[in-house]
Amino acid sequence: MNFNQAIEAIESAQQILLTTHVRPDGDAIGSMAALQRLIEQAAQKSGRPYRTQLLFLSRVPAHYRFLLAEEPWEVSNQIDPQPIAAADLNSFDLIIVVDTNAVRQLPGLSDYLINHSERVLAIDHHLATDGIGAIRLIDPHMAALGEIIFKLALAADWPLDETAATALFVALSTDTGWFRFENVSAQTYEIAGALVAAGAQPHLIFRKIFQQFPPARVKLLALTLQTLQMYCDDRLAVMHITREMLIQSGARRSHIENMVNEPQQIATVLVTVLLVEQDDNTTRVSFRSSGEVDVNKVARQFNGGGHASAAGATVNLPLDDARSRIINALTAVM
Ligand SMILES: [Mn+2]
Repeated sequence: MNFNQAIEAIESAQQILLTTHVRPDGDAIGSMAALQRLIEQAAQKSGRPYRTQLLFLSRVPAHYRFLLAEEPWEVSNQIDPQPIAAADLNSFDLIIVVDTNAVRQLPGLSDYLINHSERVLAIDHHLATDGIGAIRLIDPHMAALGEIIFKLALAADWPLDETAATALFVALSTDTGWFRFENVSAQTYEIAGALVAAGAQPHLIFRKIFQQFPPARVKLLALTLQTLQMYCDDRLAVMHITREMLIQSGARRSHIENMVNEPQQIATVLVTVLLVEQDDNTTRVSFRSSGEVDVNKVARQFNGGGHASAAGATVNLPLDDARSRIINALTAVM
């Protein structure tokens, strides 16, 4: 990676806008927060004037807000989304887009970025065919964008304080599933070590990101686990959630996210299914597969879809009927 162009663009800019893809994740938000802090520290060190502004194209999840020094621009409130008013953007002499360089992930903003590409710096670890930005710092071999930002700071000799190190640790740890995915390299651990040395506190970060549920979510999980039934010699695990269970636990539908993964703890399980009763008496079905069974194919039989290992469908049947249909479809292919 050649960092010189990116460093020069950042160090010669005075008004910098930082943005990322819609539905920002920990890597995107952590990288933006870290970059903002690094730019601030570097500018103060060299005594030059600067202004930075964070722009999010959709809402920042509550558990990442501790990373933000000030209220960002968020399309969900302050900013008119379609299109984002050009007047707001013309005052910036550099726009840094992180964790994406794909047009379709930048709704409301992509036309502006294409038309003003000379002022756009894209920093990413994904390959895109419709890549934006005249200046590009892209390395698909990096597990997290946070790794690239760390290397950029090192190459530029920008001071790395506890705030920036914490934000970068969030970036690294979330894009690697807390350092357990296949994308983790020796370098990832080396960078994580450097971030801890600079002040990042993993136990506090883990608590702030992964242990932020209200009691209602855990109550709903307990009720859901009680519905677990095993089929196909314990290779298929099926659970369900009724409206009554939502009321009883006090949980919101958003808390159901990731519950389908729970039975994957069982050694024999290849496929897990979670059926959720909807208010209109249809049933939302989520499928997860550990690889051998293509659940996308099964979801498609019910007008749904997704990926081979994660898919979903909405079945126009009440929960019990949907449940037996889904079990039949899966037993036929397992
Ligand atoms: Mn990423």
